[in-house]
This record gives sequence, C-alpha cells and structure tokens, in this order.
Amino acid sequence: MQQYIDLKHRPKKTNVIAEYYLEPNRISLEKAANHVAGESSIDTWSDIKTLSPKIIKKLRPYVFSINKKQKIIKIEYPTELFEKGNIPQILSSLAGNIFGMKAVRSLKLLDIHFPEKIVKSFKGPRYGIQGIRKLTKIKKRPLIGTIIKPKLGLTAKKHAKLAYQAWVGGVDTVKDDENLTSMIFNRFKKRIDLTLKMKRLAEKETGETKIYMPNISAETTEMIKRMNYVQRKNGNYIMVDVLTVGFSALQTVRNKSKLPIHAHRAMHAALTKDKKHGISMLVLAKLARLIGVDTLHVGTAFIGKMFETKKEVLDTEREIERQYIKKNSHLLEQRWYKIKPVMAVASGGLNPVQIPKLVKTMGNNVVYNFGGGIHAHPLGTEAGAKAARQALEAVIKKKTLKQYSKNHNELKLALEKWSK
Ligand code: RUB
Ligand code: CA
Repeated sequence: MQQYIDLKHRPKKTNVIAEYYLEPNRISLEKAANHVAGESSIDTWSDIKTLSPKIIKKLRPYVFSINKKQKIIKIEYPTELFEKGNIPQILSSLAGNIFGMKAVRSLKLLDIHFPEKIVKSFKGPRYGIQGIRKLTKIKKRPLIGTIIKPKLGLTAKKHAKLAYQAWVGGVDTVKDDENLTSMIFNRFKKRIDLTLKMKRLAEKETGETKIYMPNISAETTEMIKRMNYVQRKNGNYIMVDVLTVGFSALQTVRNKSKLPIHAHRAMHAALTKDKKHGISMLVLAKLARLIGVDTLHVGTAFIGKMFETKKEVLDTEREIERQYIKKNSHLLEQRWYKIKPVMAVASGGLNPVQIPKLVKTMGNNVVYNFGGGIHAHPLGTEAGAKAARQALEAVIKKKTLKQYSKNHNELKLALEKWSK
C-alpha cells in the first residue's frame, strides 16, 4: 500500500473530508490510518502495479490530521472519487470494507464534510421546516405528535379511532409505529382509508390541519404503490423507516413523492450506539437530509427511554436545522447550499410533563412525540393528548405546569402520574 499520511497537507473545502475514531489492531495508529485511507479510496493490501503514478497523483487521499490522544483521524478525498447523487457508492467507500479490516480494532465514522458539487447532486427535503409550518399553519410553536399504541395488534378500525381521539384531544401529528405496515390484522389500505376519514372529521371539528404519517415501508416497488395510494386518498404525509428500507429506496421515494416524508430511524443504534465503532447519528442525519426527508428522529436529549447524550442529540438537531446561508458568509454553513432544513423529532419514552424541559433544551422546531406518554394517561388517549397540548400551552403562556394544571384536569392527572 502507498503512503497517504501527510500531516502538513491543507485540505480543501471542495473535497470530501471524513472524520473517524480509530483504534488500531496491533499496529501503530498511523499505519492503521493509512490502511483506512487506502482501502476507502483507491488502494488494497499489496503493492499493485496497476495503481499508476497518474492515478495516485490525481485521486490519492490525504490523512492530514491524527489526534493520538483522542484517536481521531481526518482524511481528505478528491471529490472525483465519489459519484454524485449516489449514497450507496459514498457509503461503500467511506463506510465499507474499512470496518472489517484486521488493521482496525474499532472504527467509527463520526462526520463527513460534503463539498458543493456533491451537496448539489441531491434534492434535499421538498418541504423542510418552513414547508411543514405552512402545511399545518403552525407558525412558531413545536408540534405535538403521537404514535398509535400498541405498536402492533390493533385493527384498522381501532387504529383510526385512536387517531381521531388523539387529534381532537390536541395533537398535530399521528404516526404509525415503525413495525406497523400491512398486517393480517390491520391491512394498509383499510387503515389508510379509515384513518384519513377520521383525520378529516377531526380537522372539521377542531379547525386545525392534522397530519397522518402512514408507514409505507416495504420492498421498493410495493412502497411506491403504498405511497401512491396515500397520495390518491388525499393523505398529507408518508413515513419511511429509512435505515431498514435503505438509502437507495428512500431516494426513490423522495424522487417520486409529492408528500412530505417522515423518517423513522429504527435500527440506527446498531450503527450509532457503540462510542467506538460504527457510524454516528450525525452522519446518518446528514445523509437523510441530503436525500430529502422532512422530519427525522434525532433522539430526546437525555430525557426519555433512549440512550443518547444531550450533546449528541443537539449536534444532530443543529446539523439538520442549518439554514441555507449565502455564499461568502463567514460561517461554514454555506456547505448546505439550497438543501432545506429538516424538522427534528424527539421521541422515545416521553410524557407530557417533560414538555417544558424538552422545549427549553431542543427548542420550537421540533415534533415532540408521545406514545406511551399519551395512551397511558389515566383517562385514556384523548385526555393524554389534551394533557400534552395543555403542557405546551403552559410553556407558551410562560406558566408552570403546576399553575396551569389548576384549571386543566388532564394536565393535573398527568402531573400526578408522571412527575416524580
Ligand atoms: C416512541 C416510539 C418511537 C421510538 C423511536 O414510543 O415508538 O418509535 O421512540 O425512537 P413511546 P427514536 O413514546 O411510547 O416511547 O426516536 O430514538 O428513534
Ligand atoms: Ca415507535
């Protein structure tokens, strides 16, 4: 293998830069870094005669930074090594063979910088934060959502009924759960028909625009059929399990869909959870944004049932929310060019009592999702939805939940159940 380490090299923003956590296996960190750089780009384990000086000169990667203490390395790759608009090719390079090399004990892809040429080869979200706000006519406040629970087992009719109760209680979005697709006890088309009917009813009664995010995840052709069905039936959103269907299938959906896309990240933790090995949520979020999802699960910032730290969640949220900033701005954010910002979704073990803390930590451009936190309310789903909406109202009116619960019984019961 050639030598790719050059700590004096100054990387260019017009190239791709990848950052890895790297623990070598019985060799030096430098040697392992060299293997990572070579295998992820043009080289292999032996000295190959076919790798000409011309190719090396034009396409070689540069390991330009090695932080021995933190075990973090940075590699610059010429943009020509990557096919525009092709996430599988990018991942097969930057997140492919290198994870399995003997030279490596642990390896985590922490971040990727994409240059303009690559960013512009993707569509990004069709709607993004602004689009969702326009669709719902909710100007500033966060959105409140629920997941119909139990995840599996309800009939289509019962599902639709619970969705109705949640909407009239005050939630803005209702979503299917990640493993609910078309089941023998709850067929896709029937669920869509009945739930959309209930959506229209709830909209009429509340005067608010409601969102239903049906899970279309399936084999790609089938998924497109389901997407078309939702569009034909005047649905206003679709939902995809972006990691289990794969980025390529997601891109097909993005290209063909006229509706906003909700991205559930089921399976992400197989890649993200280990601090030393895998792919960071930040990278997955960037890829999902490039392809073009409109809402994306990012975690709950240390509150709830999921494992991530506050910093991890907020980094991801910030990354997907970055606005397009004019060229020549002193900020680096210009790298996102015209790709619209994505709305973050906080979900996983949340209850309405946590709303003040959530809003304080994660802000307004978020969908706060409550599954168990709504359906487990002592008075049921509608009351649970009311409690969540009341908690948000309290925050907006700058009142404590305790103060606000004096005249709001659902919130009072939620406080009794969930505040420690
Ligand atoms: C939440 C839920 C979501 C997960 C996803 O239900 O079902 O699918 O939170 O997690 P509940 P993440 O509110 O009952 O916990 O957002 O971390 O991917
Ligand atoms: Ca779920």
